[in-house]
Amino acid sequence: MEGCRKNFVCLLPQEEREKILNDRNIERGIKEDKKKNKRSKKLLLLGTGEAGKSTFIKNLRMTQGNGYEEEEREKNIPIMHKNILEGMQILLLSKDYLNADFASDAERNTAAAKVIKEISSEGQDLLQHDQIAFIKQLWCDQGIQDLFQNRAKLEIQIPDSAQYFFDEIDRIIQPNYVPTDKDILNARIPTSGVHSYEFEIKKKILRVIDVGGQRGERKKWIQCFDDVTSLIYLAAISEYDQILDDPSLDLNAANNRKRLDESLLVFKEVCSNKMFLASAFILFLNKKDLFDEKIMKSRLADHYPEYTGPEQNSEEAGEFIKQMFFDKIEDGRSVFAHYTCANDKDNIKSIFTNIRAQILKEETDKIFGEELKN
Ligand SMILES: Nc1nc2c(ncn2[C@@H]2O[C@H](COP(=O)(O)OP(=O)(O)O)[C@@H](O)[C@H]2O)c(=O)[nH]1
Ligand SMILES: [Mg+2]
Repeated sequence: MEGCRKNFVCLLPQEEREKILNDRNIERGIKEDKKKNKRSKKLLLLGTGEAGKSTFIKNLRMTQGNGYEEEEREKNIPIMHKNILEGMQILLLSKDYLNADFASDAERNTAAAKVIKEISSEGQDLLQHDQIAFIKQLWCDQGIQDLFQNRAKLEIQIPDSAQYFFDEIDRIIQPNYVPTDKDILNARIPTSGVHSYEFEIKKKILRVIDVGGQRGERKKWIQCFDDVTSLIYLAAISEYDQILDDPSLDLNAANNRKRLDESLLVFKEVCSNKMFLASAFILFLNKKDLFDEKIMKSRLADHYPEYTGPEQNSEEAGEFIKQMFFDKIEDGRSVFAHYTCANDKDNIKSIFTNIRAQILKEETDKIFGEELKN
């Protein structure tokens, strides 16, 4: 009552009283936000579509945050079914487009393919048992396997997670199945818009911003460019032999561009953006596992003739790609590069420990001396 008498709020009509109290709440909220912002650091993740940005955040959640509750794990099951269905539909479409044949059992496989091609992924959440059986049957066909092995050359790209889920089908369809961390890290959901996730690390709040990477989505990036403490640019180095099939792609534009070229171009634009001059800048040369596998079968020099190093040598080839990125940096800024597997918990845990100070912007000078520098 004493406080009320002092500022006369309680003597005002109810409507005005509510307005004043509401304004006070907002002010208090802003003050609290400011206090929180002082403790908070903003980490922005950029990169083209499917580079691994969202997977990195999932991984942070598992290794630095509270992980996933069972209910949330289960929400991933329809995504996995969708990944399996879309993966097989792309293989079948590519088979038709290339006039390729099934290696065996043509009649049975043609009938199974007809069923799978007609399923709409919007229409149902989970694949039915007979549909799963057809997909398994088709996945076993050597003709489909050959197409999959040569997938980099296909007009429509098959998601990287397809093989993982095809191989895990029997486990995924068990009645009491709960997705493991590894399953969640491999499930692919394209990101649209801008998303923010908070983690508390060493008494600081780390706000990690995830964005969509496709061309149409990149227009939205600018809205999260202010106050960036640190920036991680993710590039999937395994893409060196893949072409771009971005759905938002203008068909008359450079639609034959190599995926890695697109990533190099976007990296160059990001590097030259003056808004990031004060931010720590980190480059993740991601999908190192797929890169190591691919370099044994697909020659880097076939796609980048400037590469004159040894074949089937992941280390030399990786260094060449890293240098292509570093060559795009014009203003002499320091960029720290790491080879990563965003879907591997141990790998991200150790990389994150390594770069944590840079991300939280502490003791940066000490690290600058030690790390890989441009
Ligand atoms: N094998 C492998 N797959 C990865 C890696 N990083 C991401 N992926 C997979 O690549 C797909 C696209 O990743 P996502 O994080 O959605 O890419 P974003 O578009 O940049 O957010 C997902 O299926 C991930 O599981 C990696 O380092 N290795
Ligand atoms: Mg994403």
